[in-house]
Amino acid sequence: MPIWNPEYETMTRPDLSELQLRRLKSTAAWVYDRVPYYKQVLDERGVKPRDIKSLDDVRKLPFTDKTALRDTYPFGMFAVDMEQVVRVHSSSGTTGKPIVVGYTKGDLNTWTELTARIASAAGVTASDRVQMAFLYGMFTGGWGMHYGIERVGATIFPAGSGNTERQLLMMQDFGTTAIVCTPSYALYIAEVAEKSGIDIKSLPLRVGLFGGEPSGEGMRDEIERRLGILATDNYGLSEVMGPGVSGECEHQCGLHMAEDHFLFELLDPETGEPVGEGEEGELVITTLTKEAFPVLRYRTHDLTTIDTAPCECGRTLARMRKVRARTDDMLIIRGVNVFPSQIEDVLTSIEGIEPHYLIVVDREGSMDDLEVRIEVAEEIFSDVMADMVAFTKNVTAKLFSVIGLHAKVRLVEPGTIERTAGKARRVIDRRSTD
Ligand code: DLL
Repeated sequence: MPIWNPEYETMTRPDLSELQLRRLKSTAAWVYDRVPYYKQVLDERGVKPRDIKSLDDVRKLPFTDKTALRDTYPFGMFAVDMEQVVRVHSSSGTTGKPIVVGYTKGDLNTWTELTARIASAAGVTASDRVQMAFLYGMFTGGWGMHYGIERVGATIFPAGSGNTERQLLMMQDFGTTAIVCTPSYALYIAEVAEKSGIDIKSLPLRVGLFGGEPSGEGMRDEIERRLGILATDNYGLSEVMGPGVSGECEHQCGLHMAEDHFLFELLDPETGEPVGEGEEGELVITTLTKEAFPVLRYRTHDLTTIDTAPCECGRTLARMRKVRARTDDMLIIRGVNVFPSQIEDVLTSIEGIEPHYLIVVDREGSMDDLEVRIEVAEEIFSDVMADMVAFTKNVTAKLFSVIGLHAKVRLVEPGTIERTAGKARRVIDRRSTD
């Protein structure tokens, strides 16, 4: 498969580091001169842009977290006049004010290049017909991927998310070969197709670009099996750009990171110090080419590992492992740390459980209570009902062996766990509303 931009995607490490350093220096100067917040925090630290002499000097720069971005709502972190801002998006935060981000014409061009890169890495070419089923709107997913796919030259169907019957109709009538959406929506589309007697596997659909939310290998297998496609994972966040930050190639062995446009650090979330080679850490991102909304050392809270070994595809850009957890989504239940992804991995490994689940944490008296609601496939629902006790006991035991906690496993009617056309809500923690 051809590489979209070989000049940058196959750079040698020394050339890449040189480029990154040049860009880091200009970003430090850019924010110092143009964003009052950064001038103030850099002055407080006694750091001047000219102090950046090596890539390691990034550690002299301050971290940026959500609070700083919220406090300057809506446009206080913009580094250019509004006249130069041609597009505004905002983060999908469900509580409080969203984080608002802006793009210049140059930023949109970079963004388009980077989403073209990941579309191309997934094998999308000008001969493809791509159905865009991410939300178009303030969410960066829809518009961000849209322009990259157009740049590749593929034919795009800007369906947007939702209206699943119509999505299926388009897939059949328009000959869709690639779909772009969240992994949970892909599974929902598969489910609606199965119910309506549509055999997606017999359609021309062959590849899916998924992202915007965590999903494990079990979910990927399920999507690939039910839709009969190759599924790639794509990562990004509004605060640094949107989709295009990293994405998988057909080898599905980690997400190639756009290191020519971002400087990635992997840090111990507690100490803020770099983790050792190959160890898991929090991804911290500094933008290297953003004009309207540059950020220094943004704390993503996303946990991953990084591999710099070249990939079989020929790209030399480092690869990050799928993001399975965030530092802030870890549940502490009866003193035990539990990540929702651990529960998902157990559930997707058990035959007959549908990939829709809900984790409900509550407090009874002084005791935390963990309930895992699952659905079983419709065809086996009645069989399972007869032997429900044994089935749930088995799931409980498997969960216990991984998370070390006794969970109440509740089998619910097929189709009753909420489906979504966007990002799935997997956890309800009722303790926080006490
Ligand atoms: O979700 C950007 C995006 C859209 C990426 C479409 C890929 C495809 P936000 O709404 O700002 O931006 O949410 C960003 O979502 O910090 C992660 O915690 C999570 N996230 C995004 N992609 C992935 C992924 C977009 N592939 C936040 N795997 C990030 C795991 C993901 N988590």
